[in-house]
Order: sequence, then C-alpha cells, then structure tokens
Amino acid sequence: MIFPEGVAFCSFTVVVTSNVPGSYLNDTTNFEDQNNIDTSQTNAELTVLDDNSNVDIEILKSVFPQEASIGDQVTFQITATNLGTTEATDITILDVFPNGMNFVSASTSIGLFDDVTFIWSIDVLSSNQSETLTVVAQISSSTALLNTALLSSLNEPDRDDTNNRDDAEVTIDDCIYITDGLSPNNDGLNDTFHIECIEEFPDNNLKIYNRYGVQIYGSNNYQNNWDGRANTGLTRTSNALPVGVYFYILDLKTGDEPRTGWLYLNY
Ligand SMILES: [Ca+2]
Ligand SMILES: [Ca+2]
Repeated sequence: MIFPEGVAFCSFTVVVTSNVPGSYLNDTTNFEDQNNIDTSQTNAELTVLDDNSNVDIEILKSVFPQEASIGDQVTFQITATNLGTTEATDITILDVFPNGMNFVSASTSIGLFDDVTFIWSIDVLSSNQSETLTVVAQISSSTALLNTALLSSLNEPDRDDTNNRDDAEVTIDDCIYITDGLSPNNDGLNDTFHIECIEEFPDNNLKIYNRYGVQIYGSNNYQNNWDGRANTGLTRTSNALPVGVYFYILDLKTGDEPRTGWLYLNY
C-alpha cells in the first residue's frame, strides 16, 4: 500500500471468505514498512461468527388498478416471503409512500403496520412462509406516484439482496378531477361547477340533468363557468335553479366512456 504525500489515514473494506469461526487480527505485521506507521492505530480485530442461517427475504409489490384518476383509490399489495430454509426473525419492511397520494388504510396478514413511519414489522417468517401488507391510498396528484417497498432490517444475514425491494407505480389516465358540487352565492368559493384540467379537452361536452331526468344545462367546450342556471329544457330560466342534487354526463370526446356522477347545488 503506497500513500500519497500528506495522507494521514486510509480505510478499506474486506470480504470475509473464511468459513471458520473465530477472531482474525489485522495488525502491524501486515505492513511491509513500519517506519512511518503509528503502530497504536493499526490493530483491528474481526470476529467471524458461526452462522447456520439460510434466510432470503423476497419483497414483491403490486398495485390495482395500475391506471387511475385523481381522487381515485388504489390498493397496493406488498408480499414478503422467506425463500430460505431457516427461520427469519425481527423483520422490518419500509413502504416508501409517495407524495402524490394520501394514505387511507392498511391491513396485514401478520405483524404490525405503523401508518406514521410506514414500517411493517414481522416477528418471524418461517421457511417458505409468505405474508402480505395491503395499503389503500387515494391519488392526490398526477406526479410522484412511485411506491417502493424494501427490506429495512432483519436479524439474520439475507442471502440475496437483489430481491429485497420492489416498486409499483400508478399511471394517471388523465388529470380530470370533477368536484362534487357548487355554491353560486358569489362568495368566491365554488361559485361555478369546476372540473380540474377541462381546458385540456376543448372538444368536451357537458350535460346536466335535474333529479327528474330533465336536462337543464348543456355546453360544448365547457370552461368551468356553470353557475347554477338552466340554459336548456323546460325549466330554462335566468333564475337560479333550486338547491338539490343534479346529475352530470361529461364526454371528453377522447373515445372513452363519458363520465357520469352526481353533484350538489347549494347557495
Ligand atoms: Ca433477499
Ligand atoms: Ca360559493
């Protein structure tokens, strides 16, 4: 080992190749030239333990559905399996929760899940035992939706660390998010029926019906401007429509099925 001028220390990593348990000493006798060495700093002792464990934790993760819209709920399933031949103990698995979704609920087939730290703890996994963590989340953004689960700690050495983590990603089919109501009282809050990102679909067609099935509003290229007045149908009027539940059909003209749902009109 040759040091460049001015270097006062170095560090290095060793791989344990011996399968004989015991203490292994690395001291000054391993240095060819001891003249410039602080011999008080050159002792390191490595203890090789007798380890008969054969543990390999495999983490698999999936999500359903893989394609969703903002506001939808998706379900992640994380599976931990011990592919080894001996028992694994004190296992912790970290579910790295992305920013683009909100935690809703979780359940486990074994062990405990902490919904603050997002750590799943399992006391024991026998050989070939497989257990699952199910996490339900609500999509809140069209970005940052990659969810990773990884083996965080384990009492025994893991024989294969290439299978210790897995990802699942949700794809947003589009950015449309339809609010569930409006309150056209000019207070600046929800005064019109707002559809997030509707401007990206200029060919859109929106129809709104009252609870008797009578269409009271229609618009091509809707631009978030419906303020609770009818522009079509028998009830066509410049007056505000009554408080109540209305039904919408929004066709984005993308070839997909129109979206339908209820909205609440209030003042
Ligand atoms: Ca493993
Ligand atoms: Ca309002």
